[in-house]
Amino acid sequence: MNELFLFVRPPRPIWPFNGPATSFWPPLAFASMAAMLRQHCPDWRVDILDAPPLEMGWRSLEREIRARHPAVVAMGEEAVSCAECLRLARLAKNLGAKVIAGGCFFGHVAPQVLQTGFVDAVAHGEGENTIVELAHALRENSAAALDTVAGISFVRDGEVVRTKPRRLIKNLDDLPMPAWDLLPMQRYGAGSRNHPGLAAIESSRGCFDTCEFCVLWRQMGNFVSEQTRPYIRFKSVARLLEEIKIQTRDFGRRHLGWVDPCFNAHPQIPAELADSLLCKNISVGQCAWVRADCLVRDAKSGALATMVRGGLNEVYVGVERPDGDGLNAVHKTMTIPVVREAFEILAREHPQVFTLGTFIYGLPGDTPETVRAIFRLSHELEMSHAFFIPLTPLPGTPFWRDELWDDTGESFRDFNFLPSATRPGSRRDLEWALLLAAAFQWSPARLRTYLRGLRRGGARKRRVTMRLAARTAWFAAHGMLRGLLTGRRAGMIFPRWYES
Ligand code: B12
Repeated sequence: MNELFLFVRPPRPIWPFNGPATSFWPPLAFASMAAMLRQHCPDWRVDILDAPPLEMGWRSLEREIRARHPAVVAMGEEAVSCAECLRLARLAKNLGAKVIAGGCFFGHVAPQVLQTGFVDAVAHGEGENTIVELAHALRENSAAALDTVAGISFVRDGEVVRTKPRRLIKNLDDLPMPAWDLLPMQRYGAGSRNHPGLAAIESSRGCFDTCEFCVLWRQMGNFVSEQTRPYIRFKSVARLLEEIKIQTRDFGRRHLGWVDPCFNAHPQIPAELADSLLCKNISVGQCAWVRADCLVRDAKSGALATMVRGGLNEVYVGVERPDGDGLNAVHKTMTIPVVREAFEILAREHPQVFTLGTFIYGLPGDTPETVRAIFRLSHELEMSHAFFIPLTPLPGTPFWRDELWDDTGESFRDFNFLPSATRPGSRRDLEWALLLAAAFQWSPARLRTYLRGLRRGGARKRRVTMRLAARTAWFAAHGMLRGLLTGRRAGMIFPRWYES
Protein backbone atom coordinates (compact mmCIF):
# COMPACT_ATOMS: atom_id res chain seq x y z
CA MET A 1 0.00 0.00 0.00
CA ASN A 2 1.28 3.47 -0.88
CA GLU A 3 2.39 5.79 1.88
CA LEU A 4 -0.11 8.38 3.07
CA PHE A 5 0.29 12.09 2.42
CA LEU A 6 -2.18 13.67 4.83
CA PHE A 7 -3.31 17.31 4.91
CA VAL A 8 -4.58 18.14 8.39
CA ARG A 9 -6.54 21.08 9.72
CA PRO A 10 -6.53 20.67 13.50
CA PRO A 11 -9.25 21.72 15.96
CA ARG A 12 -9.30 25.44 16.69
CA PRO A 13 -11.38 28.17 18.29
CA ILE A 14 -14.15 30.00 16.49
CA TRP A 15 -14.16 33.66 15.50
CA PRO A 16 -16.92 35.26 17.60
CA PHE A 17 -18.75 36.85 14.67
CA ASN A 18 -19.20 33.54 12.87
CA GLY A 19 -21.78 30.98 13.83
CA PRO A 20 -20.62 27.38 14.42
CA ALA A 21 -22.09 26.31 11.04
CA THR A 22 -20.08 28.82 9.00
CA SER A 23 -16.87 29.13 10.97
CA PHE A 24 -15.09 26.58 8.85
CA TRP A 25 -15.09 26.73 5.09
CA PRO A 26 -13.82 23.89 2.93
CA PRO A 27 -10.02 24.31 2.98
CA LEU A 28 -9.57 25.10 -0.69
CA ALA A 29 -5.79 25.19 -0.49
CA PHE A 30 -5.69 21.57 0.70
CA ALA A 31 -8.28 20.43 -1.87
CA SER A 32 -6.32 22.09 -4.67
CA MET A 33 -2.93 20.74 -3.61
CA ALA A 34 -4.36 17.26 -2.94
CA ALA A 35 -5.73 17.21 -6.50
CA MET A 36 -2.29 18.11 -7.86
CA LEU A 37 -0.68 15.32 -5.85
CA ARG A 38 -3.22 12.79 -7.05
CA GLN A 39 -2.58 13.85 -10.62
CA HIS A 40 1.21 13.93 -10.50
CA CYS A 41 2.23 11.56 -7.71
CA PRO A 42 0.28 8.32 -8.07
CA ASP A 43 2.77 6.64 -5.77
CA TRP A 44 1.29 8.51 -2.78
CA ARG A 45 -2.07 7.97 -1.12
CA VAL A 46 -3.51 11.44 -0.52
CA ASP A 47 -6.13 12.43 2.01
CA ILE A 48 -7.41 15.44 3.94
CA LEU A 49 -8.41 15.38 7.59
CA ASP A 50 -10.42 18.51 8.30
CA ALA A 51 -11.12 18.19 12.01
CA PRO A 52 -13.27 21.30 12.78
CA PRO A 53 -16.32 20.57 10.59
CA LEU A 54 -16.30 17.01 11.96
CA GLU A 55 -16.21 18.48 15.49
CA MET A 56 -13.15 16.34 16.03
CA GLY A 57 -11.15 17.43 19.06
CA TRP A 58 -7.54 16.73 19.92
CA ARG A 59 -7.97 13.30 21.51
CA SER A 60 -9.87 11.95 18.50
CA LEU A 61 -7.43 13.62 16.13
CA GLU A 62 -4.51 11.92 17.82
CA ARG A 63 -6.27 8.54 17.62
CA GLU A 64 -7.03 9.15 13.97
CA ILE A 65 -3.47 10.10 13.05
CA ARG A 66 -2.09 7.10 14.95
CA ALA A 67 -4.47 4.80 13.10
CA ARG A 68 -3.73 6.24 9.67
CA HIS A 69 0.01 6.43 10.20
CA PRO A 70 0.80 9.13 7.59
CA ALA A 71 4.30 9.43 6.16
CA VAL A 72 3.76 13.17 5.65
CA VAL A 73 1.50 15.60 7.46
CA ALA A 74 0.89 18.91 5.66
CA MET A 75 -0.56 21.97 7.36
CA GLY A 76 -1.15 25.66 6.69
CA GLU A 77 -2.79 28.28 8.77
CA GLU A 78 -3.86 31.75 9.76
CA ALA A 79 -1.50 33.22 12.38
CA VAL A 80 -4.27 33.00 14.97
CA SER A 81 -4.13 29.18 14.88
CA CYS A 82 -0.35 28.93 15.06
CA ALA A 83 -0.56 27.25 18.49
CA GLU A 84 -2.84 24.55 17.09
CA CYS A 85 -0.55 23.92 14.14
CA LEU A 86 2.56 23.67 16.28
CA ARG A 87 0.68 21.24 18.52
CA LEU A 88 -0.22 19.20 15.43
CA ALA A 89 3.37 19.33 14.18
CA ARG A 90 4.67 18.03 17.51
CA LEU A 91 2.10 15.25 17.54
CA ALA A 92 2.78 14.21 13.94
CA LYS A 93 6.54 14.31 14.42
CA ASN A 94 6.31 12.18 17.55
CA LEU A 95 4.30 9.66 15.56
CA GLY A 96 7.07 9.47 12.98
CA ALA A 97 5.65 11.61 10.16
CA LYS A 98 7.49 14.23 8.18
CA VAL A 99 5.82 17.59 8.64
CA ILE A 100 5.49 20.36 6.07
CA ALA A 101 3.88 23.76 6.45
CA GLY A 102 2.81 26.53 4.10
CA GLY A 103 0.29 29.30 3.57
CA CYS A 104 0.01 32.99 4.31
CA PHE A 105 1.44 32.69 7.82
CA PHE A 106 4.09 29.96 7.94
CA GLY A 107 5.65 31.09 4.67
CA HIS A 108 6.64 34.35 6.37
CA VAL A 109 8.12 32.85 9.54
CA ALA A 110 9.95 29.91 8.01
CA PRO A 111 13.24 30.21 9.96
CA GLN A 112 11.41 30.42 13.28
CA VAL A 113 9.08 27.51 12.49
CA LEU A 114 11.93 25.32 11.29
CA GLN A 115 13.91 26.05 14.42
CA THR A 116 11.18 24.49 16.57
CA GLY A 117 12.41 21.18 15.15
CA PHE A 118 8.85 19.94 14.48
CA VAL A 119 8.69 20.98 10.82
CA ASP A 120 10.83 19.57 8.00
CA ALA A 121 10.07 22.08 5.24
CA VAL A 122 8.10 25.30 4.82
CA ALA A 123 6.61 26.34 1.46
CA HIS A 124 6.52 29.97 0.38
CA GLY A 125 3.70 31.33 -1.76
CA GLU A 126 1.65 29.29 -4.18
CA GLY A 127 1.64 25.63 -3.23
CA GLU A 128 0.46 23.32 -6.03
CA ASN A 129 3.69 22.90 -8.00
CA THR A 130 5.83 23.10 -4.88
CA ILE A 131 4.02 20.29 -3.14
CA VAL A 132 4.43 17.92 -6.06
CA GLU A 133 8.18 18.43 -6.15
CA LEU A 134 8.33 18.35 -2.37
CA ALA A 135 6.55 15.00 -2.29
CA HIS A 136 9.25 13.53 -4.56
CA ALA A 137 12.04 15.14 -2.55
CA LEU A 138 10.66 13.87 0.77
CA ARG A 139 10.78 10.34 -0.62
CA GLU A 140 14.43 10.78 -1.45
CA ASN A 141 14.96 12.01 2.08
CA SER A 142 18.06 14.13 1.46
CA ALA A 143 19.00 17.79 1.73
CA ALA A 144 20.24 17.63 -1.86
CA ALA A 145 16.78 16.61 -3.03
CA LEU A 146 15.08 19.37 -1.00
CA ASP A 147 17.51 21.87 -2.43
CA THR A 148 16.13 21.27 -5.93
CA VAL A 149 12.58 22.24 -4.90
CA ALA A 150 11.87 25.91 -5.66
CA GLY A 151 9.92 27.96 -3.11
CA ILE A 152 10.75 26.20 0.15
CA SER A 153 12.90 26.60 3.25
CA PHE A 154 14.46 23.70 5.14
CA VAL A 155 17.32 23.08 7.53
CA ARG A 156 20.69 21.78 6.29
CA ASP A 157 23.51 21.23 8.81
CA GLY A 158 21.78 23.47 11.34
CA GLU A 159 21.33 26.34 8.85
CA VAL A 160 18.04 27.45 7.32
CA VAL A 161 18.26 27.27 3.52
CA ARG A 162 15.77 29.11 1.32
CA THR A 163 15.62 27.76 -2.24
CA LYS A 164 15.06 29.85 -5.36
CA PRO A 165 11.65 31.50 -5.72
CA ARG A 166 8.79 29.46 -7.12
CA ARG A 167 7.36 30.70 -10.42
CA LEU A 168 3.62 31.32 -10.36
CA ILE A 169 1.25 29.10 -12.32
CA LYS A 170 0.58 31.09 -15.50
CA ASN A 171 -2.87 29.79 -16.32
CA LEU A 172 -5.11 28.97 -13.36
CA ASP A 173 -7.29 26.84 -15.65
CA ASP A 174 -4.40 24.35 -15.71
CA LEU A 175 -5.09 23.48 -12.08
CA PRO A 176 -6.95 20.21 -11.66
CA MET A 177 -10.42 20.41 -10.13
CA PRO A 178 -10.01 20.64 -6.35
CA ALA A 179 -10.31 17.27 -4.59
CA TRP A 180 -13.68 18.06 -3.02
CA ASP A 181 -14.32 14.33 -2.63
CA LEU A 182 -11.65 14.21 0.11
CA LEU A 183 -13.57 16.71 2.24
CA PRO A 184 -16.67 16.21 4.39
CA MET A 185 -18.57 18.52 2.02
CA GLN A 186 -21.99 17.97 3.56
CA ARG A 187 -20.73 19.40 6.86
CA TYR A 188 -19.86 22.89 5.61
CA GLY A 189 -22.69 25.31 6.24
CA ALA A 190 -24.86 22.44 7.50
CA GLY A 191 -27.68 23.89 9.56
CA SER A 192 -26.84 27.45 8.53
CA ARG A 193 -29.86 29.51 7.59
CA ASN A 194 -27.98 32.27 5.78
CA HIS A 195 -25.15 30.27 4.20
CA PRO A 196 -26.55 26.78 3.72
CA GLY A 197 -24.42 24.36 1.71
CA LEU A 198 -21.40 26.61 1.94
CA ALA A 199 -18.63 26.16 -0.63
CA ALA A 200 -15.26 27.86 -1.09
CA ILE A 201 -14.27 28.85 -4.60
CA GLU A 202 -11.67 31.13 -6.20
CA SER A 203 -11.95 33.00 -9.49
CA SER A 204 -8.59 34.71 -9.15
CA ARG A 205 -5.35 34.79 -7.19
CA GLY A 206 -3.46 37.84 -6.01
CA CYS A 207 -4.35 41.49 -6.19
CA PHE A 208 -3.33 44.52 -8.19
CA ASP A 209 -2.96 46.77 -5.17
CA THR A 210 -0.36 46.85 -2.42
CA CYS A 211 -2.15 47.66 0.83
CA GLU A 212 0.55 47.80 3.48
CA PHE A 213 -1.26 45.70 6.11
CA CYS A 214 -2.29 42.90 3.75
CA VAL A 215 -0.56 39.58 3.12
CA LEU A 216 -2.71 38.47 0.21
CA TRP A 217 -1.01 40.33 -2.64
CA ARG A 218 2.32 39.22 -1.21
CA GLN A 219 1.31 35.58 -0.88
CA MET A 220 0.40 35.34 -4.57
CA GLY A 221 2.75 38.08 -5.76
CA ASN A 222 5.31 37.89 -8.53
CA PHE A 223 8.92 37.84 -7.40
CA VAL A 224 10.99 39.97 -9.77
CA SER A 225 14.24 41.85 -9.22
CA GLU A 226 14.40 40.64 -5.60
CA GLN A 227 10.98 42.12 -4.86
CA THR A 228 7.45 40.84 -4.55
CA ARG A 229 5.16 42.75 -6.88
CA PRO A 230 1.37 42.61 -6.99
CA TYR A 231 0.08 40.28 -9.65
CA ILE A 232 -3.36 39.01 -10.43
CA ARG A 233 -4.48 35.97 -12.40
CA PHE A 234 -7.99 34.81 -13.31
CA LYS A 235 -9.75 31.58 -14.10
CA SER A 236 -11.86 31.52 -17.24
CA VAL A 237 -15.66 31.66 -17.12
CA ALA A 238 -15.87 28.16 -18.64
CA ARG A 239 -13.64 26.73 -15.93
CA LEU A 240 -15.58 28.49 -13.16
CA LEU A 241 -18.88 27.31 -14.54
CA GLU A 242 -17.59 23.74 -14.55
CA GLU A 243 -16.48 24.06 -10.91
CA ILE A 244 -19.84 25.46 -9.88
CA LYS A 245 -21.72 22.75 -11.76
CA ILE A 246 -19.80 20.07 -9.89
CA GLN A 247 -20.13 21.80 -6.54
CA THR A 248 -23.89 22.33 -6.89
CA ARG A 249 -24.77 19.09 -8.69
CA ASP A 250 -22.47 16.55 -7.03
CA PHE A 251 -21.97 18.15 -3.62
CA GLY A 252 -25.26 19.98 -3.09
CA ARG A 253 -23.58 23.34 -2.52
CA ARG A 254 -25.94 26.31 -2.37
CA HIS A 255 -23.81 29.24 -1.27
CA LEU A 256 -20.47 30.14 -2.81
CA GLY A 257 -17.93 31.89 -0.63
CA TRP A 258 -15.53 33.54 -3.09
CA VAL A 259 -12.11 33.49 -1.46
CA ASP A 260 -10.57 35.97 -3.93
CA PRO A 261 -8.78 38.91 -2.33
CA CYS A 262 -10.71 41.05 -4.82
CA PHE A 263 -13.58 39.28 -6.59
CA ASN A 264 -14.54 42.17 -8.86
CA ALA A 265 -11.03 43.07 -10.07
CA HIS A 266 -11.88 41.90 -13.59
CA PRO A 267 -14.44 44.08 -15.39
CA GLN A 268 -16.10 41.19 -17.24
CA ILE A 269 -15.51 37.75 -15.70
CA PRO A 270 -17.88 37.93 -12.69
CA ALA A 271 -20.77 39.26 -14.79
CA GLU A 272 -20.17 36.80 -17.63
CA LEU A 273 -20.15 34.02 -15.09
CA ALA A 274 -23.37 35.31 -13.53
CA ASP A 275 -24.93 35.39 -16.99
CA SER A 276 -23.92 31.78 -17.60
CA LEU A 277 -25.36 30.73 -14.22
CA LEU A 278 -28.64 32.43 -15.09
CA CYS A 279 -28.72 30.76 -18.52
CA LYS A 280 -28.10 27.36 -16.98
CA ASN A 281 -30.66 27.97 -14.23
CA ILE A 282 -28.06 27.46 -11.50
CA SER A 283 -29.16 29.31 -8.42
CA VAL A 284 -26.51 29.86 -5.74
CA GLY A 285 -26.08 32.63 -3.19
CA GLN A 286 -22.66 34.25 -3.19
CA CYS A 287 -20.52 36.37 -0.92
CA ALA A 288 -17.29 38.11 -1.89
CA TRP A 289 -14.66 40.68 -1.01
CA VAL A 290 -14.95 43.49 -3.54
CA ARG A 291 -13.28 46.82 -4.27
CA ALA A 292 -15.37 49.97 -4.16
CA ASP A 293 -13.88 51.52 -7.32
CA CYS A 294 -14.45 48.34 -9.35
CA LEU A 295 -17.98 48.20 -7.99
CA VAL A 296 -18.71 51.73 -9.19
CA ARG A 297 -17.22 50.82 -12.57
CA ASP A 298 -19.42 47.69 -12.76
CA ALA A 299 -22.52 49.62 -11.77
CA LYS A 300 -21.96 51.86 -14.78
CA SER A 301 -21.41 48.99 -17.21
CA GLY A 302 -24.40 47.00 -15.89
CA ALA A 303 -22.11 44.19 -14.73
CA LEU A 304 -23.04 44.69 -11.08
CA ALA A 305 -26.75 44.24 -11.76
CA THR A 306 -25.99 40.97 -13.59
CA MET A 307 -23.82 39.76 -10.71
CA VAL A 308 -26.62 40.45 -8.24
CA ARG A 309 -29.18 38.70 -10.45
CA GLY A 310 -26.73 35.79 -10.68
CA GLY A 311 -26.75 35.35 -6.89
CA LEU A 312 -24.32 37.82 -5.33
CA ASN A 313 -26.08 38.70 -2.08
CA GLU A 314 -23.28 39.66 0.32
CA VAL A 315 -20.29 41.93 -0.29
CA TYR A 316 -17.42 43.01 1.91
CA VAL A 317 -15.51 46.21 1.22
CA GLY A 318 -12.25 47.34 2.84
CA VAL A 319 -12.90 51.03 3.60
CA GLU A 320 -10.13 51.34 6.19
CA ARG A 321 -9.95 55.05 7.04
CA PRO A 322 -11.85 58.33 6.84
CA ASP A 323 -8.74 60.48 6.26
CA GLY A 324 -6.54 60.82 3.18
CA ASP A 325 -3.40 60.63 5.32
CA GLY A 326 -4.55 57.39 6.91
CA LEU A 327 -5.39 55.92 3.50
CA ASN A 328 -2.00 56.97 2.15
CA ALA A 329 -0.25 55.54 5.20
CA VAL A 330 -1.65 52.08 4.43
CA HIS A 331 -1.16 52.52 0.64
CA LYS A 332 -4.86 52.30 0.00
CA THR A 333 -5.54 53.70 -3.45
CA MET A 334 -9.17 54.46 -2.81
CA THR A 335 -10.93 57.63 -1.84
CA ILE A 336 -13.86 58.05 0.49
CA PRO A 337 -16.09 59.66 -2.16
CA VAL A 338 -15.71 56.53 -4.29
CA VAL A 339 -16.43 54.28 -1.33
CA ARG A 340 -19.45 56.40 -0.45
CA GLU A 341 -20.73 56.12 -4.02
CA ALA A 342 -20.28 52.35 -3.99
CA PHE A 343 -22.35 51.91 -0.81
CA GLU A 344 -24.97 54.34 -2.09
CA ILE A 345 -25.33 52.37 -5.32
CA LEU A 346 -25.72 49.15 -3.38
CA ALA A 347 -28.25 50.60 -0.95
CA ARG A 348 -30.29 52.30 -3.68
CA GLU A 349 -30.17 49.81 -6.54
CA HIS A 350 -29.55 46.51 -4.77
CA PRO A 351 -31.04 46.81 -1.29
CA GLN A 352 -31.22 43.02 -0.98
CA VAL A 353 -27.41 42.79 -0.90
CA PHE A 354 -25.93 42.67 2.58
CA THR A 355 -22.97 45.05 2.74
CA LEU A 356 -20.12 45.00 5.19
CA GLY A 357 -17.35 47.57 5.50
CA THR A 358 -14.08 46.99 7.33
CA PHE A 359 -12.00 49.69 8.98
CA ILE A 360 -8.48 49.62 10.30
CA TYR A 361 -7.33 51.46 13.40
CA GLY A 362 -4.17 51.54 15.48
CA LEU A 363 -1.82 53.15 12.95
CA PRO A 364 1.04 55.15 14.44
CA GLY A 365 -0.36 58.54 15.42
CA ASP A 366 -3.95 57.34 15.88
CA THR A 367 -5.80 58.92 18.80
CA PRO A 368 -9.16 58.21 20.41
CA GLU A 369 -10.57 60.94 18.17
CA THR A 370 -9.37 59.01 15.06
CA VAL A 371 -11.28 55.98 16.29
CA ARG A 372 -14.40 58.05 16.93
CA ALA A 373 -14.12 59.50 13.41
CA ILE A 374 -13.82 56.00 11.93
CA PHE A 375 -16.87 54.93 13.93
CA ARG A 376 -18.85 57.97 12.70
CA LEU A 377 -17.89 57.31 9.09
CA SER A 378 -19.05 53.70 9.33
CA HIS A 379 -22.59 54.95 9.90
CA GLU A 380 -22.46 57.73 7.37
CA LEU A 381 -21.70 55.24 4.61
CA GLU A 382 -24.82 53.25 3.91
CA MET A 383 -23.53 49.81 4.89
CA SER A 384 -25.38 47.07 6.74
CA HIS A 385 -22.60 46.35 9.22
CA ALA A 386 -19.06 47.48 10.03
CA PHE A 387 -16.03 45.67 11.43
CA PHE A 388 -13.24 47.55 13.18
CA ILE A 389 -9.98 45.70 12.77
CA PRO A 390 -6.87 46.65 14.71
CA LEU A 391 -3.66 46.97 12.75
CA THR A 392 -2.11 43.53 13.25
CA PRO A 393 1.62 42.96 12.79
CA LEU A 394 1.19 39.99 10.47
CA PRO A 395 4.38 38.23 9.38
CA GLY A 396 5.07 39.25 5.80
CA THR A 397 3.98 42.85 6.40
CA PRO A 398 6.33 45.65 7.47
CA PHE A 399 4.60 45.71 10.87
CA TRP A 400 5.98 42.28 11.83
CA ARG A 401 9.11 42.10 14.02
CA ASP A 402 11.07 38.90 14.64
CA GLU A 403 10.98 39.39 18.41
CA LEU A 404 7.20 38.82 18.27
CA TRP A 405 7.81 35.15 17.43
CA ASP A 406 6.74 32.76 20.18
CA ASP A 407 7.68 29.05 20.03
CA THR A 408 4.43 28.00 21.70
CA GLY A 409 2.31 29.95 19.20
CA GLU A 410 0.16 31.19 22.10
CA SER A 411 0.83 34.89 21.57
CA PHE A 412 -0.47 34.60 17.99
CA ARG A 413 -3.91 34.03 19.46
CA ASP A 414 -4.00 37.83 19.59
CA PHE A 415 -3.70 37.97 15.77
CA ASN A 416 -7.45 37.48 15.67
CA PHE A 417 -8.47 40.77 14.00
CA LEU A 418 -10.50 41.59 17.12
CA PRO A 419 -10.31 44.70 19.26
CA SER A 420 -8.41 43.42 22.28
CA ALA A 421 -6.11 44.75 24.93
CA THR A 422 -3.54 41.95 24.77
CA ARG A 423 -2.36 42.18 21.13
CA PRO A 424 1.26 43.29 20.65
CA GLY A 425 1.21 47.05 20.20
CA SER A 426 -2.42 47.32 21.28
CA ARG A 427 -3.49 50.67 22.66
CA ARG A 428 -5.97 50.59 25.52
CA ASP A 429 -7.00 54.19 24.86
CA LEU A 430 -8.05 53.27 21.32
CA GLU A 431 -9.86 50.12 22.40
CA TRP A 432 -11.73 52.07 25.09
CA ALA A 433 -12.60 54.79 22.58
CA LEU A 434 -14.11 52.17 20.27
CA LEU A 435 -16.07 50.50 23.04
CA LEU A 436 -17.39 53.82 24.37
CA ALA A 437 -18.32 54.94 20.86
CA ALA A 438 -20.27 51.70 20.41
CA ALA A 439 -22.07 52.28 23.70
CA PHE A 440 -22.74 56.02 23.56
CA GLN A 441 -22.19 57.45 20.06
CA TRP A 442 -25.81 57.32 18.81
CA SER A 443 -25.80 59.74 15.87
CA PRO A 444 -28.89 60.15 13.65
CA ALA A 445 -26.88 58.39 10.90
CA ARG A 446 -26.42 55.37 13.15
CA LEU A 447 -30.09 55.21 14.03
CA ARG A 448 -30.95 55.49 10.33
CA THR A 449 -28.59 52.58 9.57
CA TYR A 450 -30.37 50.34 12.05
CA LEU A 451 -33.81 51.37 10.84
CA ARG A 452 -32.79 50.73 7.24
CA GLY A 453 -31.44 47.34 8.28
CA LEU A 454 -34.82 46.42 9.75
CA ARG A 455 -36.98 47.82 6.97
CA ARG A 456 -35.23 47.31 3.65
CA GLY A 457 -33.68 44.42 1.77
CA GLY A 458 -35.81 41.39 2.55
CA ALA A 459 -35.75 38.60 5.05
CA ARG A 460 -32.28 37.18 4.36
CA LYS A 461 -30.52 40.49 4.68
CA ARG A 462 -32.48 41.30 7.85
CA ARG A 463 -31.47 37.98 9.39
CA VAL A 464 -27.77 38.44 8.57
CA THR A 465 -27.83 42.02 9.87
CA MET A 466 -29.64 41.15 13.11
CA ARG A 467 -27.41 38.18 13.78
CA LEU A 468 -24.24 40.21 13.36
CA ALA A 469 -25.63 43.02 15.50
CA ALA A 470 -26.42 40.54 18.27
CA ARG A 471 -22.97 38.92 18.07
CA THR A 472 -21.34 42.36 18.10
CA ALA A 473 -23.28 43.41 21.20
CA TRP A 474 -22.33 40.15 22.92
CA PHE A 475 -18.68 40.51 21.94
CA ALA A 476 -18.52 44.15 23.09
CA ALA A 477 -20.14 43.45 26.43
CA HIS A 478 -18.64 40.07 27.16
CA GLY A 479 -15.32 39.82 25.32
CA MET A 480 -14.12 43.34 24.85
CA LEU A 481 -15.25 44.94 28.09
CA ARG A 482 -14.03 42.02 30.18
CA GLY A 483 -10.72 41.98 28.33
CA LEU A 484 -10.19 45.68 28.90
CA LEU A 485 -11.11 45.49 32.57
CA THR A 486 -9.12 42.38 33.43
CA GLY A 487 -6.28 42.64 30.86
CA ARG A 488 -6.98 39.05 29.87
CA ARG A 489 -7.22 37.82 26.29
CA ALA A 490 -10.78 37.66 25.05
CA GLY A 491 -12.60 36.91 21.86
CA MET A 492 -12.10 33.57 20.14
CA ILE A 493 -14.48 30.89 21.36
CA PHE A 494 -13.19 27.40 22.17
CA PRO A 495 -15.85 24.93 21.03
CA ARG A 496 -16.94 22.27 23.53
CA TRP A 497 -15.42 19.52 21.32
CA TYR A 498 -11.97 21.19 21.22
CA GLU A 499 -10.15 18.64 23.45
CA SER A 500 -12.54 15.73 22.88
C1 B12 B 1 -12.14 31.51 3.78
C2 B12 B 1 -11.42 32.36 4.81
C3 B12 B 1 -11.92 32.38 6.10
C4 B12 B 1 -13.19 31.64 6.50
C5 B12 B 1 -12.91 30.20 6.87
C6 B12 B 1 -11.73 30.03 7.79
C7 B12 B 1 -11.50 28.62 8.19
N1 B12 B 1 -10.54 28.46 9.09
O1 B12 B 1 -12.15 27.72 7.72
C8 B12 B 1 -13.68 32.54 7.67
C9 B12 B 1 -14.51 33.63 7.08
C10 B12 B 1 -14.46 31.83 8.75
C11 B12 B 1 -12.35 33.10 8.13
C12 B12 B 1 -12.10 33.50 9.40
C13 B12 B 1 -10.91 34.05 9.82
N2 B12 B 1 -9.91 34.45 9.03
CO1 B12 B 1 -9.78 33.97 7.17
N3 B12 B 1 -9.64 33.83 5.31
C14 B12 B 1 -10.28 33.12 4.46
C15 B12 B 1 -9.77 33.42 3.04
C16 B12 B 1 -10.74 34.44 2.44
C17 B12 B 1 -9.64 32.28 2.05
C18 B12 B 1 -8.62 31.17 2.33
C19 B12 B 1 -8.50 30.37 1.05
O2 B12 B 1 -9.18 29.39 0.87
N4 B12 B 1 -7.66 30.83 0.10
C20 B12 B 1 -7.49 30.24 -1.21
C21 B12 B 1 -6.25 29.33 -1.24
C22 B12 B 1 -6.14 28.62 -2.57
O3 B12 B 1 -5.12 30.16 -1.08
P1 B12 B 1 -4.13 29.97 0.15
O4 B12 B 1 -4.90 29.61 1.37
O5 B12 B 1 -3.25 31.13 0.21
O6 B12 B 1 -3.31 28.67 -0.25
C23 B12 B 1 -2.29 28.64 -1.24
C24 B12 B 1 -0.90 29.02 -0.70
O7 B12 B 1 -0.93 29.91 0.37
C25 B12 B 1 -0.24 27.73 -0.36
N5 B12 B 1 -0.53 27.04 0.88
C26 B12 B 1 -1.49 27.23 1.79
N6 B12 B 1 -1.41 26.32 2.77
C27 B12 B 1 -0.39 25.50 2.48
C28 B12 B 1 0.11 24.38 3.13
C29 B12 B 1 1.19 23.70 2.57
C30 B12 B 1 1.70 22.49 3.26
C31 B12 B 1 1.78 24.14 1.36
C32 B12 B 1 2.90 23.41 0.75
C33 B12 B 1 1.28 25.29 0.72
C34 B12 B 1 0.20 25.94 1.28
O8 B12 B 1 -0.72 26.91 -1.41
C35 B12 B 1 -2.13 27.19 -1.63
C36 B12 B 1 -2.45 26.92 -3.07
O9 B12 B 1 -1.63 27.66 -3.92
C37 B12 B 1 -8.38 34.05 3.36
C38 B12 B 1 -7.94 35.09 2.34
C39 B12 B 1 -7.40 34.41 1.08
N7 B12 B 1 -7.86 34.85 -0.04
O10 B12 B 1 -6.58 33.51 1.15
C40 B12 B 1 -8.61 34.66 4.74
C41 B12 B 1 -7.45 34.70 5.72
C42 B12 B 1 -6.72 33.38 5.68
N8 B12 B 1 -8.12 34.82 7.01
C43 B12 B 1 -7.51 35.59 7.83
C44 B12 B 1 -7.94 35.88 9.16
C45 B12 B 1 -7.11 36.87 9.96
C46 B12 B 1 -9.06 35.27 9.71
C47 B12 B 1 -9.60 35.50 11.12
C48 B12 B 1 -8.55 35.42 12.23
C49 B12 B 1 -10.28 36.86 11.21
C50 B12 B 1 -11.23 37.12 10.06
N9 B12 B 1 -12.47 36.80 10.19
O11 B12 B 1 -10.82 37.60 9.02
C51 B12 B 1 -10.65 34.38 11.25
C52 B12 B 1 -10.08 33.09 11.95
C53 B12 B 1 -11.07 31.95 11.90
C54 B12 B 1 -10.60 30.65 12.44
N10 B12 B 1 -11.02 30.25 13.58
O12 B12 B 1 -9.87 29.93 11.83
C55 B12 B 1 -6.25 36.18 7.23
C56 B12 B 1 -5.01 35.47 7.79
C57 B12 B 1 -3.84 36.40 7.94
C58 B12 B 1 -2.73 35.72 8.68
N11 B12 B 1 -1.53 35.77 8.15
O13 B12 B 1 -2.94 35.15 9.70
C59 B12 B 1 -6.51 35.95 5.70
C60 B12 B 1 -5.26 35.73 4.86
C61 B12 B 1 -7.28 37.18 5.19
C62 B12 B 1 -6.60 38.49 5.42
N12 B12 B 1 -7.38 39.49 5.65
O14 B12 B 1 -5.43 38.70 5.41
N13 B12 B 1 -11.45 33.12 7.14
